[in-house]
Amino acid sequence: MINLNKLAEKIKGETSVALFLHIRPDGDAIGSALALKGALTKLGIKVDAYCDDTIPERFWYLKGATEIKNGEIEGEYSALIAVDSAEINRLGKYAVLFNEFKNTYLIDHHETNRGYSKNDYVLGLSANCVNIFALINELNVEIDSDIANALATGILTDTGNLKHKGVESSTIHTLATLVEKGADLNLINYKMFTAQSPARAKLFGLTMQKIRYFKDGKIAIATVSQVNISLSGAKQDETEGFIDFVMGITGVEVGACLLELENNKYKISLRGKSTNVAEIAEVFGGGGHILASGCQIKGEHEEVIDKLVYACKQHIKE
Ligand SMILES: [Mn+2]
Repeated sequence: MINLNKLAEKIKGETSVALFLHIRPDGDAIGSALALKGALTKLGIKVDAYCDDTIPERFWYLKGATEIKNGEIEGEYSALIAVDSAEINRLGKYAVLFNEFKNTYLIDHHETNRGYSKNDYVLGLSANCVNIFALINELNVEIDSDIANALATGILTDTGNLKHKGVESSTIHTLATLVEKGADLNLINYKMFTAQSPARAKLFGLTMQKIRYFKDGKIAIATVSQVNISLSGAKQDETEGFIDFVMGITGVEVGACLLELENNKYKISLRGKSTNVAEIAEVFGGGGHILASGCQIKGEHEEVIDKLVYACKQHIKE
């Protein structure tokens, strides 16, 4: 693990950089990449950002969001930097190149991240954008309103609008500084937490009326099925926030939202009120944070639920 000072020093020496976001990019990944891109560009470094998935439309209010590349790597880079990605395979099709490249960096905040670059910087704060903010300060780059909005988006989305457990005071201090630099929290809140398409509203209803409970209501599972996705007309990337609704149900200790990516393949978001759900996710090869994690499980719906409920029961403390 490299320290912040060394990280900034080394990055300053780069001439051209490719940034990598994780697949199914969220606000923290997009915010991290766009803010870092903005800052490094100010230092005269050529920067491109890549993501092996499209950037959902609701993030397009951020400057540069539509310029994130999706295709093959173009040109030569002196360094590759992964942001907000707990594991190398979350870089999707870019994972192989990243793994083989001579000069790589990783800037992340997931406690389960064991490192996979030549220069790992992993600090378990509640949003990776707080790490990026610290780096930008260390680089002595002035934060403008575009960078401020990108970083504030990451902080607000990864902390559930500051509602999650364990949001550090340093994160809130960072956010206050970003407001001074021109971050528009009202706009970010509207785009991230309020605005939704009629299709998403329909999918929400279809999903929530079928929530299933186990262990006397301590475990709640919602499934976003392919059938309901097509019935509603919503997109797969419009399910962010569904899990938070599940966690709001009285008595629920562990919540899961199953997203059917394709037939017999589920992407699972896990949340705990006090249960370590990172351990549950790790049972299935996933990971994340203690109270918010994710994994994928293949199999028939009922079989996936059985496996998941069994693992949850093993980890819920009586
Ligand atoms: Mn994150």
